[in-house]
Amino acid sequence: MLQGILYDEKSSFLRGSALAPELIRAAYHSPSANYYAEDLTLVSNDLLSDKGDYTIQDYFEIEQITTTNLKDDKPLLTFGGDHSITFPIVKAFYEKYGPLSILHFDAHSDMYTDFEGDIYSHACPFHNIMREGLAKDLTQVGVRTLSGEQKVNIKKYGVEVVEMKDFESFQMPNYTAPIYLSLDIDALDPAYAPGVSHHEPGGLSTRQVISIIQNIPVPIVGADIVEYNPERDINGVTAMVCAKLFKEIVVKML
Ligand SMILES: [Mn+2]
Repeated sequence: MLQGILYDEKSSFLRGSALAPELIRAAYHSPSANYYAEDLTLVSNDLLSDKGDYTIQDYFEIEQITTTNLKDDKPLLTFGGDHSITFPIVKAFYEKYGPLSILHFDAHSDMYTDFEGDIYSHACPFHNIMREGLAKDLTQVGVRTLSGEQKVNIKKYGVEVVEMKDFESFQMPNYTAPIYLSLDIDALDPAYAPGVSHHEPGGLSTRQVISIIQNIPVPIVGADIVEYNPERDINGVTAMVCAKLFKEIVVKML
C-alpha cells in the first residue's frame, strides 16, 4: 500500500518536500520508463492500492493516518515529506508489529536530541524512535555529517552507523525478520539526486543503494522515501531516482 504525506514543516533549512509525493508518482507513471523492477516484477498500479496524499495540519495526525492505513494488514510505503514524518509512522508500526529492525539510508544521522529547540525537527526522528524504544535495532548507511552530540546519542542507543568514509566495509545486518526501511534521498550523492534540501557531497550512487536494497534478505513491511525536494530538482532527475528506488523497494514488500 502507498500513502503520501504532504508535510515539510519540520524542515530546518528549506521547505519543498511536501510537494514530493505527487511528482514521484508522476515519475513512476512516466512513459519514459516501464513498470518493471530489475528482477522483472511488474510493479503495476493496481498492485499498490494507493491511499493518496494527506495534507497534514498537525504533526501527530501522521501517526493516526498511518495506523488507519495499516489496518489492511498489508505492507505500507510512504512518500514524504521531510524526515520528521518517520517518527510518527514508526510509532504506528510499533503499535501493530512491535519493535522492528530499521535500515536507514541518509547523509545525516538525524540523532539530535532537539534541533533549534524542536525535538520533532527533521534532524531528530531517529533519536525519538530510539528514546521511545520503537526499534529493535537501527542501522544507518551513507552518513557523512556526524557531530559530537549525535555521536553521544548514537553510542547511548547502540545505533550501528556505517559512515560513508567506511562504506567499503558495509555488511548487510543479519536480519531474520521483516524490517522497516527509511530512505532519505540525500543519502545519495547530489550528483545523482540534486533535488534535496541539504546537498551533502561524497554520498552513495544510485547503483549502490539499489544493490543494498536488492540484497536485503528479509521482507520489508514498511518503508518511506523522504526529503525529495522538487524545488531543488533539475529536469525531474531526482523524481526518477525516487521512482526507480520505489520499484526496487516494492519488490521486497510483496
Ligand atoms: Mn538527510
